[in-house]
Amino acid sequence: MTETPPPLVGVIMGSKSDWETMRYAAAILEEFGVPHECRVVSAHRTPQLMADYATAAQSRGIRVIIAGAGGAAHLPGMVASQTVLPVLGVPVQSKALSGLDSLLSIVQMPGGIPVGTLAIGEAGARNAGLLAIRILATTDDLLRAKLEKFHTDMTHKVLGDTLP
Ligand code: RP5
Repeated sequence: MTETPPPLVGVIMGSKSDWETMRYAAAILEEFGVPHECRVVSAHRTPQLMADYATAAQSRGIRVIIAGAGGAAHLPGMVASQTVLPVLGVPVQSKALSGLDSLLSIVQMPGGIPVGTLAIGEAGARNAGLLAIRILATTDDLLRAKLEKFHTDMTHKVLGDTLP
């Protein structure tokens, strides 16, 4: 029986409704074979769970946290305030304000508590996954080689694109 390796990346989100966006972060981690976990952890609805998750993450072996939230998107910043792990924030596209509210909530952190803020929506989630992989690849040669191949393949694909 093969054991599941412990997660290196924690993908958390404020609501189940964020999964439609955050699944793109999980998908790229899956593609690169990076052990990860995905959980709903809400800054507002489950504040104690958020504090417990953030404070225990490092000792559980997590190396990077990706946090997605929409609207009053406090999750990434509040998590970053309770751990020294790198936290990547993904602004989820909100219904009322198209995600500009999420973006500003996540990006405007006070000096001292950094959150690496990505783009709104799917591209941000995908790039958060890739940025987590880049962070892990600084100490993992195999992962770095996979990233280099990913880039070469992408370049070749674009060079081979033809217009209708
Ligand atoms: C935030 O509120 C979540 O991150 C989500 O983007 C937003 C709306 O949540 P639901 O009302 O869909 O659960 O906390």
